[in-house]
Amino acid sequence: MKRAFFAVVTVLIGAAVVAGSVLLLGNAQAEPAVLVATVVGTAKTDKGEVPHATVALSIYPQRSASVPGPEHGPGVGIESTDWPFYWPSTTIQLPANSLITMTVLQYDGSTTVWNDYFAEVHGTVDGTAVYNGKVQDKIEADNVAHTFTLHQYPESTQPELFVSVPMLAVANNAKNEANGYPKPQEITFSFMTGDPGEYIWNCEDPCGDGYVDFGGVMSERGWMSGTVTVV
Ligand SMILES: [Cu+2]
Repeated sequence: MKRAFFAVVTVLIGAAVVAGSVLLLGNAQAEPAVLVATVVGTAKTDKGEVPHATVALSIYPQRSASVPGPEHGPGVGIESTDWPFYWPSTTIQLPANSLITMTVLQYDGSTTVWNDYFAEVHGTVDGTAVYNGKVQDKIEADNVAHTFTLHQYPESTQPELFVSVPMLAVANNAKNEANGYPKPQEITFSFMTGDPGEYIWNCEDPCGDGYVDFGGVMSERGWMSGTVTVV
């Protein structure tokens, strides 16, 4: 009788551990609420007059009283919550066959990119981005805080979509303002979407931990990685 009781308890504990792990891991990679691009009118492009939509994002170096940050933690095995994240969401929805203008307020300091390719602007309308009002096709590799790098899933048969824009860092010794963050860099860039498809984006600047700092938040939804759905 006693043995049967312990056997049942052991099985129940096992079931609870599995259920708990599923909940924890599922929650850790839960998709944040969808951020839908705002259609603001039309734009004249190479492909004629198309819908024009805007997306506004910010990049914060860590959570704070003024910016709560992602709902779930920065991942299993990562202790500190002082990790950077895109805000208010990493789950983005864009209209198909449209001109998209993204504006990013970037509040974080620099970590040098491993590959200079990601210090260059790729895939935007004229291969440039606007940094605090100045048009540039690249920035200094050691002045990159993060990148917004949008690409296909491997083996995809979807319309080609690749955009990579380096996010200019604020000085590492910049003073914080009242909101607890330094004055941000403003980065604006535009690109065209094609037909509907599912894409993924992530940061290519080593801002996480683990192997060459490419682990942790670098692959975490809600932090440095997300999806783009073109509808
Ligand atoms: Cu990053």
